Amino acid sequence: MSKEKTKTDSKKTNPKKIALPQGEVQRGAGGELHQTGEGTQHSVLTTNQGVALSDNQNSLRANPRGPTLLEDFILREKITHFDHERIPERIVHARATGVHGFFELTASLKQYTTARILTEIGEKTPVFTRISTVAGGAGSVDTPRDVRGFAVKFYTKEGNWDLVGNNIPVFFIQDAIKFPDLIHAVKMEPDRGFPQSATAHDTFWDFISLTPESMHMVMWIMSDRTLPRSLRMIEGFGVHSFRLINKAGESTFVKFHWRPKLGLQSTLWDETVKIAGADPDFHRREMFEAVQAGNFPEWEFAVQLFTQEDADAFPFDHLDPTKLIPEELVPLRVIGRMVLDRWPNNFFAETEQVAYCPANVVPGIDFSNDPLLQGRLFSYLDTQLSRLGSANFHQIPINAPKCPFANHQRDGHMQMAQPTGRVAYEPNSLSQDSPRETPTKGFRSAAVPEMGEKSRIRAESFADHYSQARQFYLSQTAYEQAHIASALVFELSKVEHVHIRETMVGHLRHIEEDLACRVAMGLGLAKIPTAPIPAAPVQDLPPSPALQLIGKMKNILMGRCIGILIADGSDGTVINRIKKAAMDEGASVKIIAPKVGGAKLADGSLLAADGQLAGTPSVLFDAVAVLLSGDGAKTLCMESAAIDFVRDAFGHLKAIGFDKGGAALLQAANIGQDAGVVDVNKKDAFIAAAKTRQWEREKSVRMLA
Ligand code: HDE
Repeated sequence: MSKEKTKTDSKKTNPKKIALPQGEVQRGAGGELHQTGEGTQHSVLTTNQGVALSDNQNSLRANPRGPTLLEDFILREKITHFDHERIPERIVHARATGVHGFFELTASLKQYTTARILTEIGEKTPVFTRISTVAGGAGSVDTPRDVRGFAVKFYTKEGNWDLVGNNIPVFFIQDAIKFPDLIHAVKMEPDRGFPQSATAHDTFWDFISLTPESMHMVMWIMSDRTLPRSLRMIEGFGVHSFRLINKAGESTFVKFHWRPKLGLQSTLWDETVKIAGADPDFHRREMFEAVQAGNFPEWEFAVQLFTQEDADAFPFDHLDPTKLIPEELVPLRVIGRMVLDRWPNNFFAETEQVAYCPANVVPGIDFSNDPLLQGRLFSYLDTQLSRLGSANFHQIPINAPKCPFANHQRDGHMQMAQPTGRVAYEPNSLSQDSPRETPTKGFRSAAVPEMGEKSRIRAESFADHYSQARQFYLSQTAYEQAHIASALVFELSKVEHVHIRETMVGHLRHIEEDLACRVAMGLGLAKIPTAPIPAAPVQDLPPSPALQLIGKMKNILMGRCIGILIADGSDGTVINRIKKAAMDEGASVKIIAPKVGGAKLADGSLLAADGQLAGTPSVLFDAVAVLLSGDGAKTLCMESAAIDFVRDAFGHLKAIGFDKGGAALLQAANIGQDAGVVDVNKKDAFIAAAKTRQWEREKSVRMLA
């Protein structure tokens, strides 16, 4: 026996004792503490076979310091399950936030469809909505410049309807066959494994510069639409045209829209970059806090309805997913609302395992011939088979319809159902109550004639790649145009290959010469590159103000968050006044102090902070107030986090409220006066300023392209 072993065998476990209130803790065999509480009843911890565990802290060993025994079925079961906890993340849209809620119809489309969910006014249908980024992995940050997926599963009485859309009404490509290339180009480059969740790299812009049909989408993704302030403040679009089918079998084309009750709101690029560092879960946390606080996000549901004759008169092909139908051409009809009011019980079980599929429609809704949609009808079911691992994924509670469902599909991995009886086929004469087809009520496709020659030729009507991109750009305000130009300069500056930068600027010339010049100058190109020959002449379409983001912002505090920076000696009366005024308008308020324990106010009371200054920068708020005593200001003038707090708020065009001490900090940070920098003692001035961004300030803080 070795010396070592003799020594250790005689060693006794002697855990350090910590004084804790009697009756609230039990000490386990290894010294670990179990919170129990006097008289509390606990459920029994068991294996997956239902065997109660006597010890969940120590594996079975030959002796206290000896080898672990293979016999330990408890250890093996626990570790094996753990080893298999992950499933493949979604190839796209891996990072997301999901919330339960309901849809309520407010206007009937009975004339157009038999789908009950669109005909019964007042009926509430449960939904599960998942909002995602596209390019990053499941653990990536919430705020890259990226499209947001907007997927809604309606658990209707006639089966599940999935509307799997985005927060942008058009897409990059016109044909599903290009999708793997697009995604390979945007994802991290395969040789180096970066960048994660970013379009600003060579392979993305290489693909885009060689794909003129993506130019309209490029205008959208370079706009602030891809930098949402909150998931509660984005629009959603079904993107493709679908069909509604009525009782007579007549069909009408439809585009679906979600419009947020809080209006649209985005962040600025510099702010977005800093949010990613300050809180990688910014959007998920914000949604969680809103739902927990009862501030349920809400969207209007609207449709654009049009006939084949209307479509024939459009100056574009509505089957082309790189085109939208301007609201000015076909107005939106609001027909319902969606409220998200319940956070999932378990992220994995619900948000991760939910399986959307654009092919999930109900009788009365049908597909159009949009070639991208046609490809999607195949892709989603296929991806679930590898992601969720079994053809029975529809039985997972989050995916199962809430109406009865029955058929003769049987068996397979992880079969949860136990069908009875002898019959698993149709037609049959042996079972009177086995499921049968229902010719009158069952799903029917629109009876549309199709003829022509099979080919791999793109329709001529898909050839115009620039007109709507131009229409989008020209419809924006000057601020938004400057942001688009600057985003292009930022992104293309990250592209190493000069010829890719030049090809992109060449495309921009078809969108707007001035845009091309601004980007060329921003990139420091020696001359404006030649524009490629367009496949179809560029049309001058009328501007569509509905395409603006700024035009859809609301000057409200509802859903916004105000940060109040305090320190020892701050005046509690002023803090309370500002806090109350903001909360009365529906804002949430967070107190920031040098220490999270709080600050000792002028009256000697202690005010606990919601965030420590160093970890809670102003990028996390929509407006800030700096309420300091003279001494407090003196201390914070020496603190770079405090200087950054106000400098960033100013640079990000936010309202800044100040009192006398706050003014000293602003002075130390070199912040001048403007309409958004307001004395909190001027009645209502700060609250009014906090409702909007100070767009006018931008030219004084940033050189935009
Ligand atoms: Fe998707 N897409 N997609 N997509 N998509 C997926 O399905 C695909 C497209 C969208 O929260 C995948 O379950 C193809 C357009 C959303 O779970 C996959 C094509 C639009 C989500 C897939 C498209 C979308 C996905 C990956 C070109 C807007 C997330 C995981 C034909 C209208 C849904 C999954 C969720 C997810 C394929 C294009 C929206 C691989 C082949 C256009 C919101 O099946």
